[in-house]
Amino acid sequence: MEWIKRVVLIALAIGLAACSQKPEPVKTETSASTAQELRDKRLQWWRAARFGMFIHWGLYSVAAGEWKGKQEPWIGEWIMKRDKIPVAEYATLAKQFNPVKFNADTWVGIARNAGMKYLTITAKHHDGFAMFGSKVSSYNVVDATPWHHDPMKDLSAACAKDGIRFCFYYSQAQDWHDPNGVGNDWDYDESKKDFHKYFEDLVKPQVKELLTNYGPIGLMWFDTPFKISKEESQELAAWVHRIQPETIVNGRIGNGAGDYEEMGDNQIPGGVVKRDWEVPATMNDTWGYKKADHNWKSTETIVRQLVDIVGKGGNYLLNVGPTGEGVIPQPSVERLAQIGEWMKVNGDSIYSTTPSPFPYEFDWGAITTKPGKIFLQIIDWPKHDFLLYGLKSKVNNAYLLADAQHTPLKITQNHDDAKNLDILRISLPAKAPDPYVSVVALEIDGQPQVNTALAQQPDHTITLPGFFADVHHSGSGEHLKMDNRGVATNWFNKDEWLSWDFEVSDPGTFAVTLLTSEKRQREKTDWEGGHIVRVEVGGKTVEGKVTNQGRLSNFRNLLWPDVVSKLGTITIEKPGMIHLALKPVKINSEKKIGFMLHAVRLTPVR
Ligand code: H79
Repeated sequence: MEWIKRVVLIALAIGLAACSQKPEPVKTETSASTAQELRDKRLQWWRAARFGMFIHWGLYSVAAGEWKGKQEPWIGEWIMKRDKIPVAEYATLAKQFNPVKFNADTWVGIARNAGMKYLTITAKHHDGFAMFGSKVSSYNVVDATPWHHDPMKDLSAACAKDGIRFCFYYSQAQDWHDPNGVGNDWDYDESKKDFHKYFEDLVKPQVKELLTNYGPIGLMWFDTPFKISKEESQELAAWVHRIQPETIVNGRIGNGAGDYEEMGDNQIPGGVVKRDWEVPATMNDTWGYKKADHNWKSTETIVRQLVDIVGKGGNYLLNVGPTGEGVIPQPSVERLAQIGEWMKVNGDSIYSTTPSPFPYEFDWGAITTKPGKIFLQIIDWPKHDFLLYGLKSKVNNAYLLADAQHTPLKITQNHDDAKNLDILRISLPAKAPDPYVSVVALEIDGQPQVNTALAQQPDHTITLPGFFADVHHSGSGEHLKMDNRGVATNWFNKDEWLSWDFEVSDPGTFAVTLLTSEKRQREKTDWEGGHIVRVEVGGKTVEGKVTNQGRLSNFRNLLWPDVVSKLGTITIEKPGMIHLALKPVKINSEKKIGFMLHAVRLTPVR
């Protein structure tokens, strides 16, 4: 398909050039490559950084997830919207904002010691309250609080001192305080709103203040681009770049106007994504501080998410939600210190790395690369030797990053002609040297050479992720789509189906299991089953019902557990390339969730 698109594009380009009276291909090309060069230049530090701190801090931190004695279920910074708190009432929180324990050096020190290279803080969240001194609106931390202090000045100085890129979050579309901002329909009449006025009178001037008064800003992090037009998104990006040409703009500025792509909150993609992207993630279930939220991710989970995201080519922006007093919660501080310990030993396998040469994810962990190096980020420490299939590059040396001496590990490499398989075997110590992820560095010559096809793994399982499925559409109306995580959404039409091509080295009989995802919507999580589906492989068919036979979640899909359904068994007789099709016979859609396929797994029986 890709080549068809390219041919069409080339044809279009030729057509356009032929039509125009004075074709100026040279000029067009120059200006296009200049824009790309500027973008590359801007993104240089960010591509090397890989790990940043997100800070959500505002009036909602004072409310701490509670309003009039009642605990609110939504994310803490959404309390004003959730309770439809009138502007005048919410503004009284400003009178209580006096963070006597705030210390910029402490915060930045926590980020630096964790190995984070950038810090992005809420200059203005959806509640519309500016956490910086603003001349444009008095609804800000200096003018409206008893503190009368601008924390962004301190943070900017502390970041400069510690070599951390200082960045701002700014809610450019939603503003529940401004009469013309998006989102507040309890104080204001939606039909009377003039978004462009808000955009011109508040957004652009405040963004200018942020880019003028706080030194070099690494990144402007915009969010929820509801209602903002393509012209406005582009204008805002140009506005940022005009004031500070080196400031990056994130994807949620909207309408494709950003310098890189933002994944969904806490959503990790199902394989390598060869673009610039980032996952913003929470440490518990909120961004802004909530005193009743104790659902902390473990350090182990966080480090695993980090290596997985970096191995897939992304950045990890990990959030803390300081209290109204200005204190980062102790569970966050403890975890960040532990992450920092891990980074001191293993940071070389994170910073300035490129993604895994294998496009798919591994159950055992992840892979990152650097020129001449492959880092195996081992999560499941093997009982015996570690085996990797499909690496063609010769490995000159292997050692554990946790071993300061870099003692060479015993390795063997061979090509199994019968199975047409490259096998790397590494002898490892019996016990993992690190509690979260242990890293093996492999030294190779040049770029890694690998077999990139989906393939059976050394434990003989075969995983067919939605992320790599060929999608076969049918009919009109809403089509099934793969989301960022590689989960099928909007799959309601039984005539749409998926297929995969993969390499089998050890044929036999396999149990066929479907993993379907739960869906999170507002306060509840739900799942829909009862679909009848058919799996066809090598002229054989297994048909069954998608039923709930248990849930499965790991560090990659913590918030969206998979539901396991065994369909039956299937036999693959010969090694080689295999084609598998997954075709619904009937899809249930009463709950409007449908068939949310995440992956098909083939597990050897016997
Ligand atoms: O700043 C953080 C969030 O406040 C903001 N983005 C991150 C970085 C954000 N999260 N979700 N959204 C924006 C979109 C809103 C989703 C909603 Fe809901 C679903 C609003 C109401 C239902 C999530 C669930 C928020 C409240 C309940």
